[in-house]
Amino acid sequence: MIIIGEKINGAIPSVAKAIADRDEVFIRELAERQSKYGANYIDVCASTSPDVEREALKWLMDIVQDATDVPLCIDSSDPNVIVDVLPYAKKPGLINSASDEGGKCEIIFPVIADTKWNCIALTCDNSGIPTDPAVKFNISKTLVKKASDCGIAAGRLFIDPLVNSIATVEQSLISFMEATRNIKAEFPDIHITSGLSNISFGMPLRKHINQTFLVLAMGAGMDSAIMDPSSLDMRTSLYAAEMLLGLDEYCAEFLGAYREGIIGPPKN
Ligand code: THG
Repeated sequence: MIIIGEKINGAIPSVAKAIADRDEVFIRELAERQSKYGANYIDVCASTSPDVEREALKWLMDIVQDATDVPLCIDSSDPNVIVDVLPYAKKPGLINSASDEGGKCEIIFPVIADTKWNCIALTCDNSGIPTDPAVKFNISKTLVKKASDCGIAAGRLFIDPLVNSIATVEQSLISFMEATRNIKAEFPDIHITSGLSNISFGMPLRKHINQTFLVLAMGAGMDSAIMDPSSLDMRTSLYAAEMLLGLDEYCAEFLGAYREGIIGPPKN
């Protein structure tokens, strides 16, 4: 699994405060913790007003890059902001995100074409966020084609099939899994990622729903997640699912993580 650590996000009130106060120690600690618990990328999202977003993102990027060697995942809904802060990354990472909506992929793909940057591509277009798995699959094909036209191989794309909240779309997970299977079958090198928390909006026991979503989605072929790697329960589920899906030879990763105390029993 390719883990994208989600904790440095201005949508979280404590992080918004740290950004406003320029509290470097707070952000550095979040970066170090996520790195320690196996994040493959560290998401940085300022979630501030547009006029200060570039400066806030650059500040976050500098701290994370000083604290860890983990590559960045640069998260903004504005593709021009992403393009503008890219030069401040010390090495290539992951862009979050492009899509077929509002010309986003047309802005991002040419810029990263001749680089080693990877890119999350959301399955939405000018008609919005689809719930139908066939539409998610069709948008994925368009995104792969547009990337390929820029010389970007499918293996550099992380398709995010945008899971809907189960409270509003009861077939949400079924639809996500069908789209994931179809995308993986058509483009075997492509990655599939998702935020874990969207599924449980409006529901109680959110963490349990998110954790179960992670496992079921992995079963359908999701090989990346935007999540909190410092959550023991979530990490333990992840290691168990990888092992049960036959992705952990001799159960070595699971047993090693258990011995090192990286995974453990649920805390009741
Ligand atoms: N897809 C893509 N990018 C995304 C999302 C997605 N970026 C933003 C978001 N969704 C993923 N990031 C977060 C970050 C924090 C939380 C949820 C999603 C969050 N955090 C709580 C906290 O830290 O206080 C709780 C964490 C927990 O209980 O585990 O809610 O879908 N491409």
